This record gives sequence, C-alpha cells and structure tokens, in this order.
Amino acid sequence: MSTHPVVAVVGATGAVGREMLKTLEQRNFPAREVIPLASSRSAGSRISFKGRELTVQELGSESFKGVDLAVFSAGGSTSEKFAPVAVKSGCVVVDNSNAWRMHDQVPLVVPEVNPEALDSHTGIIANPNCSTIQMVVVLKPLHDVGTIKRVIVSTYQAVSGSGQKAVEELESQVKALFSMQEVVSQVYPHQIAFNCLPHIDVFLENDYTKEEMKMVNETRKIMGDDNIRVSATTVRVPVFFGHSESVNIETEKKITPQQARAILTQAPGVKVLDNPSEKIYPMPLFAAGQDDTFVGRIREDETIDNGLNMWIVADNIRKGAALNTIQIAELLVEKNLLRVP
Ligand code: NAP
Ligand code: 3JN
Repeated sequence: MSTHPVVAVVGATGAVGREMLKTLEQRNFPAREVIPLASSRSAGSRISFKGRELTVQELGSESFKGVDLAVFSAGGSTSEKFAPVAVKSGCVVVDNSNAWRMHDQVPLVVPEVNPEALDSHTGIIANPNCSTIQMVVVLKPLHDVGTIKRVIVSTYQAVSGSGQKAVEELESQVKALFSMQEVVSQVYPHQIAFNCLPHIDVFLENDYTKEEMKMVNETRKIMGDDNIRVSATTVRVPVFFGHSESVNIETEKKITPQQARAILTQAPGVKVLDNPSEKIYPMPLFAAGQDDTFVGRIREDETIDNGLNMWIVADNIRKGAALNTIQIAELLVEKNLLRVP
C-alpha cells in the first residue's frame, strides 16, 4: 500500500460520519480516495468533500475491496457484522461503536493517552465513548504524577451524542413549546427540552446504565490500570453540542490545584480555562467546534486528604468521536501500521 490509503467512511451521512469527512478534509489526511458508505436509505445521495460531490454507496460485503482503511460510525450491529468483513478484505478498521471496545485483541485508543496500544492491533481498533475520551485526556497526566485511586463523575451530555434525529428533536420541542403546540418525544423517553434525563443507553442489572459502565470499563482499559475505581452518573441535558463533566478524583500522592493546573497546562490536547474571579471556566457553548478538551474549576476536595474536583468540557462529536478517530488513523499512517497482520 502507498502512504496514501483508500479510505471508506461507514455511516457517512450521520452526525459523526459527516464530522469525520470534515475532519479528514480539514486535517488534509493523505487519502488517495474517500468512499462514503451508508444504508440503502441514503445510497445515491451526494456529500461534498474537498470541493467535489461524492456519491454515497450502500454498505455491503463487497464494499471493502481495494480499501485500506475504514472508519465506522453506523452503530454497534453494523460494526459487529461488517468490521470483520472489512478486515478479511485486508482493510484496517477504526470503529466508533461499543461493539469491539472491550475485546482483548482490540486496542482502545486515545492518541494523547495510549498511542502505544496501536502497535499490537490485529485489524480492528476501537474509538472509546465520547464521555470517556474527554475524561481520560485530562486524568492521564494527573494519574502519571499522583496515581488516581478513585474517580466519581457526573456527566451533562449534549443531544448530538444521540445522533442527528435527537438534535432535530430538541430543536422541534423548543419551537413547539414557544408556539403552544404539543411536544413530541421519539428519540428520548421523555421531553428533553428544559429537562434533564438521568438515563443514557439502557439500564443494566446493577441499576447503572450501559453508558455509565462504558465509562467505568473503558477508563481502566485506556489508562492501563484495573485498580482505578470509577463511579459514573450520565445525564442527558438540553444542549446541542458539547459534553460537560463534573469529575472528582482521589489520588495516592497529593496533587494541589496549582500543581494540577501546571501539569494540565503541559498536557497534549488539553486547555486549562480556570480563572473563576474573571468568570473563566469551560462551557459547552464555546467548546463546540474546538479540538481541545477544556478543564477548569480545579479545586481541592476538602472532604478527603488527596482529592481534587474539576469541570471538563469537550465537543462530543469532534474530540469525542470524529477527531479522535481521525487522529488514530493519522497515527496508523505515521507508524506504518495500516496493514492487517
Ligand atoms: P446518526 O446521525 O443516526 O447516523 C447514523 C449513520 O449510520 C448514518 O449514516 C446511517 O445511514 C448509518 N447507518 C445506520 N444503519 C446502517 C446500516 N445498517 N448500514 C449502513 N449504514 C447504516 O448517528 P451518529 O450520531 O452519527 O452515530 C453513529 C454511531 O457512531 C453510533 O451508533 C455509535 O455507535 C457511534 N458514536 C460513537 C460516539 C462515541 O462516543 N465515540 C458518539 C456518537 C456516536 P443512513 O443515512 O443510510 O441512515
Ligand atoms: O450518548 C452519547 O452522548 C454518546 C453516544 C454514544 C453511542 C450512541 C449510540 C450507540 C454509542 C457509543 O459510542 O457508545 C453507541 C454504541 O456503539 O453503543
């Protein structure tokens, strides 16, 4: 293969797929050709890429012939079925779904945190959940210095995390409420406009949601430390773009807020916005469209010896999904790993 791979984007018409195309273009990813794939519903529709119109093709078992790299964002069942088909065709897969994240042979990668995990890939590489990505980008540099023992996180997740239809649902509910019309909920089990839903993905037997357990298990795998205890509450809020997180950590070695700010100022992919007296702190409205993960409100947890509280915000569709995926693809090219062993 030349260093200019043929790239397939599976789920190209969706919220994440469109952002992946935008990111490939913005970062001038060295693709020889880009092939947008989706379901029969949108096959034949056109998508613009680098000033040209690409025709969306229906995903099928022949779609990966001659393709070097496939980035997937079409849901877990599509990834389960088609990622192995792609790998069999000699194509390396970076998958955005939950389907492969916890498989032993599948690296779960955040380039700023564990790029070395890519070296042992066997064809499929998993992109973590958005809420996990933005948290570990901030926690890993602190873990390296103070060893994190325990994390308690509550999330405030934007509706774009549930796809294009959810963005439209919030929009139409707000319009309906201001024009005294009936509110219709199809994506969410309750009205999301002017509301908060402590319910993301399905409830599990332990009374946590699947989204919460993704944060628990993925954090340990990415940080390479099964001793870290994580407790998560994930909440959907009426924000269009940008997930926010209130994060509390307990460390073995004390890290003061001043030290944490100094460590995080040097951390790749992180921007410290922490000057409360000037009303400077991260907010989702301003993180939307940005590549960095923002952290602020860093302060001591006064209830324990070695504890910190902080507020972490990032664009869930960008760093939480599309950008992280394309950063993985860039690393694969850079490390000459774009081949199935
Ligand atoms: P979305 O806006 O609803 O888009 C879904 C995309 O998948 C569309 O392009 C759709 O094509 C395509 N698709 C659906 N079923 C398909 C099938 N059977 N065969 C081929 N294509 C199919 O959703 P999204 O927000 O982009 O999210 C897509 C997926 O990405 C999610 O299900 C999730 O697994 C993953 N995701 C991950 C994160 C993360 O945390 N890293 C965040 C968000 C999403 P049509 O236009 O033809 O319907
Ligand atoms: O809800 C969010 O804010 C993030 C959503 C992620 C998501 C949505 C549908 C299916 C996922 C994911 O990445 O974990 C999945 C999934 O693949 O399970």
